[in-house]
Amino acid sequence: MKMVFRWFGEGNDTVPLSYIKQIPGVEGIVWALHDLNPGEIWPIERILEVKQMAERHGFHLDVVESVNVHEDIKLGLPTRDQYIHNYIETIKNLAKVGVKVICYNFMPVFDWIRSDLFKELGDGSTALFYEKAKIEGISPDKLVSSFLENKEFSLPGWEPERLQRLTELFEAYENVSVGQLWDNLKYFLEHIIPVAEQHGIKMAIHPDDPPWPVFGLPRIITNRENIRTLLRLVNHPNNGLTFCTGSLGANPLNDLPGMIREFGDRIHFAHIRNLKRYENGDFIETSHRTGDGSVDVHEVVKAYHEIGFTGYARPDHGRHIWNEECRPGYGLYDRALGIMYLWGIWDTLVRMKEG
Ligand code: DNO
Repeated sequence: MKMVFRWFGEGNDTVPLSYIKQIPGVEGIVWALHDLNPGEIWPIERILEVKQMAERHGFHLDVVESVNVHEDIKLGLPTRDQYIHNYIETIKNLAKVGVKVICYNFMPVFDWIRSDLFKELGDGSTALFYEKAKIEGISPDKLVSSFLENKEFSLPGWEPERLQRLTELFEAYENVSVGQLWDNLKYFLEHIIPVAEQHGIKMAIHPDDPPWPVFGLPRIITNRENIRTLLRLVNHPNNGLTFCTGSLGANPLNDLPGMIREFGDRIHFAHIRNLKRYENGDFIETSHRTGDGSVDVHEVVKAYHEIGFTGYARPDHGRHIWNEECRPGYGLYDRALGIMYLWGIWDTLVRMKEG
């Protein structure tokens, strides 16, 4: 298991690289050029700037999260070929500096969705919260207006470019069935996987978060059966997964350790975190510790250890603790605690195996 840590870039992240360096066992940063819109080619000079910065602190930048997929590719529009061409150019540029894994997602319009970014956990800390009734009871129209007014909703993981096109995108997706979304993903993968293979890059799709359709938009990377379908779409080792326990774990039917054992060699990147599910479908993100949430993080790490996982892993969203002011879910303190929990389990398993 190679431990890495997500970093949003100079001036864009509250956590300095010199602090990340002090977390035990972190060897690389997980990065992206966040100011670029989906569909733009990542210029090599910009990539080299990040490389130099990372290397000054002794970090590698083997993992990129994310190279976002342009909406026209997901929609299967004729313009997709140009955007796929650009995606391929970005893959090639990333390969030039030694990137090994590209994380991306295929969620229509939205990335991860929460109703509250700073929900009290009861001990003075706050965390990301999903209130099912609030999110699923709202019409896309209301969502659009409330989001644009920036009042009721605050949805992270979005590019401003998408926001401007929200109404138009909702209309466009009315013509896209689940089957078509799969076809569009297949078309994309058939074009990029051969290039990724040639350039030594593993593609790692991130599951949908939450793993069910939201606002009437299809979502497909949600469970075991669908992940099997995804891996068969282009049955090649470079077509793999970012296995996110937080996203998939929101559905109690997902047997996470079992899925890790089944998909093992196709998991190129592990996102490990916990969350607490409520009976009404709400969930809140908790500390990484097994006892604090509904995901058995201990069993998850055990499954990775059993399959001899040598891929990249990162702690995922943390709570906001000790009055830290940070990007929602991406503070230093709780993610650092999360890492020490993961190492604690991992190192014990290694020691036990050694006898
Ligand atoms: C949330 C992240 C996601 C992820 C993208 C990958 O914190 O795990 O936003 O980066 O879905 O494309």
